[in-house]
Amino acid sequence: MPDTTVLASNNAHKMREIEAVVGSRLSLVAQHEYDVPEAEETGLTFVENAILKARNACSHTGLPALADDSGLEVDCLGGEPGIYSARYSGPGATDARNNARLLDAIREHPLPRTARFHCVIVLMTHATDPDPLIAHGRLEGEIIDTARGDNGFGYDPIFLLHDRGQTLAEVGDAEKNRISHRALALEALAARLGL
Ligand code: ITT
Repeated sequence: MPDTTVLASNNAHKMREIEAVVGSRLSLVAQHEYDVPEAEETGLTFVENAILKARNACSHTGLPALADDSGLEVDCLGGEPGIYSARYSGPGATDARNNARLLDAIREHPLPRTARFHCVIVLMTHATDPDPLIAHGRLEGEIIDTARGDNGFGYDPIFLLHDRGQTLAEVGDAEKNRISHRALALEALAARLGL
């Protein structure tokens, strides 16, 4: 396998976390360095969308690629926003607007509003790789009414960690990168690669 693996993401927060967890074990180069155009996320599952992103990066670079598709599943909302987490508040969505929409949606629902983050990491060696490596990490918690903490990104400030009394935005970066859905998926992938 070539030394370089393309990191098939345009989300700077994700990229920092991925680099922090496996950057010393994989030589990752962000896809924007190769002018990879954005993949269309037309899948209906995290796995499908992660494969679409990895395949898109492989086909534009001729290199192996690693992709992350992730999101938040809220039980009282029937699993929303799920694979649509990044786009939950519509075109031009921002973290602040996504959080505001979610807080609005859960307001009438009884406590606790249980939820979990999912992260699927896919590694493909080439665009027609018929056997991508796929690893899944999950993190359990609940959605609270008021944002707390300044670390992390996305839904972190309203995601209270199970049994900890802290949101994912209140734990430090090092701790998030030890316990998160993304860290768990990346460690599972690394173990499969013997890294
Ligand atoms: P790329 O496709 O370019 O990687 P993206 O942000 O569009 O970036 P996704 O389609 O996988 O990626 O959407 C993931 C969304 O799920 C993300 O934008 C957040 O809203 C949410 N999310 C995922 N992981 C998260 C985390 O660790 N903390 C908070 N929110 C997270």
